[in-house]
Amino acid sequence: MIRTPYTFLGVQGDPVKTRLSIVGIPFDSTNSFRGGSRFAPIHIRVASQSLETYSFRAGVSLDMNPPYDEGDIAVVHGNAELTLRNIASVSEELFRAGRTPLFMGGDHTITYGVIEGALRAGIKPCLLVFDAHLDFRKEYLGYKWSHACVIRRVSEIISTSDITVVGVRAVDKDELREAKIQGLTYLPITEINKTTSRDVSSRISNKLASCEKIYISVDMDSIDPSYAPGVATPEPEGLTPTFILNLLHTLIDKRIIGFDIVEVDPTVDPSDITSFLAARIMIEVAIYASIAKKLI
Ligand SMILES: [Mn+2]
Repeated sequence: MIRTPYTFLGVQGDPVKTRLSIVGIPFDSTNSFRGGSRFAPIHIRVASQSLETYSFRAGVSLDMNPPYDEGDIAVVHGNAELTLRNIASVSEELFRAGRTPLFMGGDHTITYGVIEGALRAGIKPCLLVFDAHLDFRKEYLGYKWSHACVIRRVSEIISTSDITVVGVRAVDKDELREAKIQGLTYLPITEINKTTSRDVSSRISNKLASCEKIYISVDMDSIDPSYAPGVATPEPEGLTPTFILNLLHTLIDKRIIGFDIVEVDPTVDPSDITSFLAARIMIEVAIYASIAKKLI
């Protein structure tokens, strides 16, 4: 782990009092379009320092028991395999210690390392993903660790039927066919737009009903580029921040083992707008998870 000059919210939580850990993973080597998400953890931390810690949805504040910022995982730029090894061992250690880690990527490939760490710690979670993309390619330009393949890689270590992807609107036709054959659950934006957020929420809840543990991954490109332009691969016609926050508020319960937010790219993010939104989502998730774990 590498200590960083900034902490999430600008304070350091008491690791004994809280079980929530903030972890940065500044790795962006597998991006297929534009890189720069290695700078996301530091930008999200700085943005978080100016945001309030009270959640109107939850009716409580995080300031009595803020998360403990563990710093950043040491990454090996240009080498996904070595980086994933580090992510898996840090994650395993955190899960074994009974902590609930909230990760800031980095590109989406980091999620694989976290899930691997959870499995090694004896936790087999269901995976709920918010993403414009399916990331279900077998490989991308011959590279199996590309961020465009992460859900496929995860499906090889937990079962495909335990994965749900929400907000999909950008796929390759072969990837989509394969996802259907393998029984991946995905909610395209076209379907979401035909119904209410309450219906979407109950459909996801039903799907998660049989899960003992849940891990949530938010790819910021699931959100519309007008709200989140600073991402590695923007895709028009996305979710609104309100929609996604309402869903997270409804869906996060005591089964949550961890969370990540990925693909923020501060190098193409005017006014840090995407980092601010990512920081807001992190704060809300930290609050919902704290309530679920009876920490606040
Ligand atoms: Mn994506």
